[in-house]
Amino acid sequence: MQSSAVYDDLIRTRDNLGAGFLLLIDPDKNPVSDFLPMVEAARDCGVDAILVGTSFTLYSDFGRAVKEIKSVSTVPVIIFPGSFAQITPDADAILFTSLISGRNPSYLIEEQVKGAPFVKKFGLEPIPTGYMLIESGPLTSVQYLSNSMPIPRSKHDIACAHALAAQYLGMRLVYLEAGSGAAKPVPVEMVRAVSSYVNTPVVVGGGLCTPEDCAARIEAGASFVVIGNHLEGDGSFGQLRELTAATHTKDSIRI
Ligand code: 1GP
Repeated sequence: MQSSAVYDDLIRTRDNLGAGFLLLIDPDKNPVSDFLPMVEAARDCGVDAILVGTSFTLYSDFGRAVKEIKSVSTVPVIIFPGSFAQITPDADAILFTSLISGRNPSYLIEEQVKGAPFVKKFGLEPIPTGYMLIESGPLTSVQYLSNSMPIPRSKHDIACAHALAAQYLGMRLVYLEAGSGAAKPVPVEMVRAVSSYVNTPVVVGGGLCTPEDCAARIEAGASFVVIGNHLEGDGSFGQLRELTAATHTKDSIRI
C-alpha cells in the first residue's frame, strides 16, 4: 500500500497550526551550499516542509542537490518537479502535479506517464496536485516554459471550476501558482473563492514576500503558502521566522 505519511503530516500541521509554510529551494538559482544553513535550521525557524524544484534545469545537478538538502534537512523534503527528469530517489515525497490550467498535453499527462515508474521505483510518496497558473503580470518562467496560458486574475469562476475538477479527479492539493518571482501574487479574493468552493486543501505560491502577504492568503482560506525567490541565498533567519509566524495562525504546539 502506498504511504501517505508526508501528506498526512502536512495536513496535521495545517490543522494544528492553522496553516503550513513550505520553503522552496531552486537549485538552479544559487549553489545548494548557500541554502544548507537555512535547511538545517528549517524546523527551528517554523518551516513545515522543503520543496525542491526548478522550471528549467540549466546548471544544477538536480539529484545531487536533493541528496545534499535531504542529508541536513530537519523537515520533509518534497520534489516539486519542473519535468520528469527531476524525479530523484533521495526525497521523501513528490508533488505529482498536473498543470490543469493549461491545455498542453506534455504537462497535463505526458511528463506524468514518463515519471510514474520512477516514483514507484524510488519509493517516493506521490502527492497528487492540481497545479494552476494564475495571471501575475509579466510572463513568468513557468508560463513560458509550459507553453500554457494562465487563468486571468479576475476570473474566479474559471479558477473555481478548475479546482473542483481537480477535487473530483481525486487530487489531494490544489496549487494556485503565480510563478516564481511573480510581480503580482495570486489575488486574495481568488484564494478566498477557490478555498470556499472546494474541499481540497489549497496551496498558494509565487511572488509572496511579506508576512502580510502570507497572512492574507491564510485568512482567505489557503492551507499552505510557498516562498522561494524572496529568501534565496539570503540567509535571513529572522525574516524566515517572521514569515512562518504569520502563516501559523493558531497558537498551538507542533506535534
Ligand atoms: C514558485 O510558488 C513558488 O513555484 C514560489 O514562488 O519563488 O516567487 O516565492 P517565489
